[in-house]
Amino acid sequence: MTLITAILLLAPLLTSCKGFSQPVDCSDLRLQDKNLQSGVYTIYPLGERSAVQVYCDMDSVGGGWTVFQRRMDGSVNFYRPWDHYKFGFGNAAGEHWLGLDNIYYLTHQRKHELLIDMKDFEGNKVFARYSSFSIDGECEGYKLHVAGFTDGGAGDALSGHTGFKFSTFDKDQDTAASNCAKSHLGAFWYSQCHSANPNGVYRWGPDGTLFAIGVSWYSWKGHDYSLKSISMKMRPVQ
Ligand SMILES: [Ca+2]
Repeated sequence: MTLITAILLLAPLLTSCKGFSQPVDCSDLRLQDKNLQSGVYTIYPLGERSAVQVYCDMDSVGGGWTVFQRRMDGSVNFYRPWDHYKFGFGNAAGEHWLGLDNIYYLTHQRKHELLIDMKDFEGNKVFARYSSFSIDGECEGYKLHVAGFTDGGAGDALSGHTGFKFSTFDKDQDTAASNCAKSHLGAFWYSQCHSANPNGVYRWGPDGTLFAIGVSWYSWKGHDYSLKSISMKMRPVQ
């Protein structure tokens, strides 16, 4: 056997160790194993060096949802600067933000849908769902695009934010003369300023002490009711 023949015969073995496919998101994990439970997993939105811990919702309407925002107990401060929202913060097992770069990478690779689950302090559960969801890159201000609303009792408080850039207290990209992130103590795709404030201040239910600063969803509970929990999650459209 010549050396070249030997190399050709060995080639599949030499390359097979690269065959392990890393999940890009929770829907890939779900495809690999339909019995996976909801929980924290590692995904690779941009290849093998891009590992990030994420919470996967494997229960809601078919599972495979990559959670990119979650509030549930007020344990994490969400009033944060631009770089934190760009790269992500918090704990995937609890309250967290996955990062605008990751949301951009994922929604640009494949067409996505969006699901937003909410609970109030009286035990009610509702959702809002959008059949189309993506954001632009940082150069375009991470501009939001949502369409195709389905009402799960929450009403549509997000479509009005489509086409607007993301703003934090230290990067005002909203269309108001004021700084919406500062006046509503959050960070979001503010316009003038919002009908939803998922990254606002965690409060315990109705509280109008300061106007519209809570974790609010206007079409369900108004501006001055701060939700018990909210989670925003995305999944590629099949
Ligand atoms: Ca402004």
